[in-house]
Order: sequence, then structure tokens, then C-alpha cells
Amino acid sequence: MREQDLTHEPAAEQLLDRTWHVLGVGSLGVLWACRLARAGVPVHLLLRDAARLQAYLQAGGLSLTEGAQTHVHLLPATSVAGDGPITRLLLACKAYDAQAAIASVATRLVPGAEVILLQNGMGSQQAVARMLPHARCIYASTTEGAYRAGDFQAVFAGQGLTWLGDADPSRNQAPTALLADLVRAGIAHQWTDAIESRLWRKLALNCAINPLTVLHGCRNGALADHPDEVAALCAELARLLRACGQADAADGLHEEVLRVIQATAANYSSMYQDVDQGRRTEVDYLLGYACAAALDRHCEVPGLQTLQARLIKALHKP
Ligand code: NAD
Ligand code: KPL
Repeated sequence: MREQDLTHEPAAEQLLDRTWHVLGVGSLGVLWACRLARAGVPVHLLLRDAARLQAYLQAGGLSLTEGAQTHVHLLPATSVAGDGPITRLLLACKAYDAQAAIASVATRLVPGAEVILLQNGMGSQQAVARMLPHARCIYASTTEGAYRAGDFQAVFAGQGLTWLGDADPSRNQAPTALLADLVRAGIAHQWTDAIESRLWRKLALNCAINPLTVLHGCRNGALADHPDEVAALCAELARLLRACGQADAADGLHEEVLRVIQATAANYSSMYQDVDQGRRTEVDYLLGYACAAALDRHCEVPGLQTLQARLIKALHKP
């Protein structure tokens, strides 16, 4: 084995390759790829197979709509079956697709490659990090919003902030070149040494809001009509967070949930939209992860368990 394989550090010539490979060219993948590319950052799309590559070429590139403006970017793309080295990868697929997607390019990642994991919830990021012991996995949690207007077309629907932090908290030196690209691209972000806490907090917010919007068939704002249900869930989630050593993520959870319900009153939650449009939800990485963590810590969460059972029943209704 060569020395570079042992140190996790990329070879010098590989460090020079600043290309962002983007795997998962949906709402967020298009949003990130277009903003990076128009700032002059090299971007290369990785499509699932030859058919998707053909569809991309036929679409004539990626299209990003921001306000009244739509711009098309014809970025270089290949299928994952290519064989070039990858030094920086943005994984922008759904949580349930993350492991399969990363497996398709894992052998192309150079030692020390930076891999940004943009998935919601928890569990998928940790599973991917375990698959890539020689890469530098960076977890991300974003409050930005985008949706797909068509194949390879995204609409930037909500300004926000993306928190980034190392999967390995002991190795928390900021990746300066990567962050400089985000600055150039105008992607609002913050590096943190407490990314787990951010992920837990977002997971708790999503668990307190999203399943109830599905069960009540309502917009986020209508949860104001169910204050006791929301309060009880927040209390249980806060207890679970503390049992998991995440006291910071627990503090003020109920107040923030109420603020988010108010601030996003007119919106449908992402889970509501997934169900409404017949798409698979990420429930296993939200409530599923929370209930499994509770079981692990012998923390009783009857409200969350009932919620999960009600949701699963509702999702599998013929
Ligand atoms: P999306 O469904 O729009 O896009 C995912 C893309 O990944 C799809 O194009 C899909 O074909 C592709 N993909 C899946 N498996 C693949 C594989 N094996 N190889 C190649 N491509 C593959 O999803 P999204 O909305 O961009 O969300 C991505 C993640 O970000 C999710 O976990 C989501 O919860 C989270 N998130 C999204 C938003 C948002 O506003 N869209 C906001 C916050 C968090
Ligand atoms: O992130 C969200 C989602 O819909 O997934 C919010 C708006 C915070 C609701 O949980």
C-alpha cells in the first residue's frame, strides 16, 4: 500500500483538482451545482446511468429559477460508471438512497476526499461515513428550500443557511478551500464543531411537525389548533435528546417548534408533500431514527411510538 493510502491525505496532484462532483441531481443538487458553476467553480454531474445521462443531454442542461429569473447551465456530466478520481463530492440524494448512491462511486474517491452529505434526518450520514473510512465526511444541515419544476429543473424556494461540520468531531479543522468555494458561490453557510447537535435539532423539529401535518392533512400553521399534541411531542423529544447527550439541541425546542409553525404557517411540510405526491418519505430517518435511539437508551417515548405507528398505518393505507 502506498503512503497516501495510509494517511487519508490526498496526493498533491489530487489536491489541485477542485472539481465538485455532484451525485443526486434533484432539487438541492441542481441548486448547489448551478450556484457553484456560475461562480466559476468546476462542477461535474454524476448521473445514475447511461439513460439518465442521455435524458440530461436531451434536457440541454440544468435549469435554476430564482425569483423571476431562470438560467440554464450545461455542465459536464457522466454516469457513475466513469472511472476518474473524485476529490470532492456533494451527495444530494434522499436519505434512503444515500448508501446505494455512494457505493456506486466509492472506489473513485481518493484518500482524504471531501464528501458532503446533505441528507435530512439522521442515520444515513453515519452509515455512509462508516462506508468511507478513508474519506473526510462532512455532514450538512440546511434550511434552504428548493423544489423540482421538471427533470433537471429546480426552483430556489427559500433562502436559508447550511450548517457544515466534520463527521469526526476530533478532526474539526475547517476545510478552507471548500468553504471558499461556498463563499464564491453565495451559498450561505456556517462551519460548526457541533453538527450532530444541529442534525438532532432539525430531526426533532421535523418529528414534531411533519408527521402531524400528514395525519391531520394540513399546512404547518394549522398545527396551532393542536397545541397539546405538539407540546407533548416536544417534551418527549427534548427528553430523548437529553438521554442522547444532546442537551443543547433540547433547550428551547418547544418554543422553536412553535416559531417554525408560525413562520411556515402557509407551507406544507416536506413529508406532507412527499405523501401528497406519492413519493417515499424519509420517515425512517426521522421518527424511525428517534424511536430506535430511544430504545437504545431505554428512554420511554410512548407518544413518539404511537405517532410512528399511526403514520406507518396512514402511509400504507391502500
Ligand atoms: P430530490 O429527490 O429532488 O433529488 C434527489 C436526486 O437524487 C434525484 O434526482 C434522484 O434521481 C437522485 N438519486 C437517487 N439515488 C441515486 C443514485 N443511486 N445515483 C444517482 N442519483 C441518485 O431530493 P432533494 O429535495 O434534493 O433532497 C435531497 C436531500 O436534502 C433529502 O434528504 C432532503 O430531505 C434534504 N433537504 C431537501 C430540501 C429541499 O428543499 N429540497 C431542504 C432541506 C433538506
Ligand atoms: O423542515 C421542515 C420540513 O418541512 O421538512 C420544516 C419546515 C421545518 C417543518 O418541519
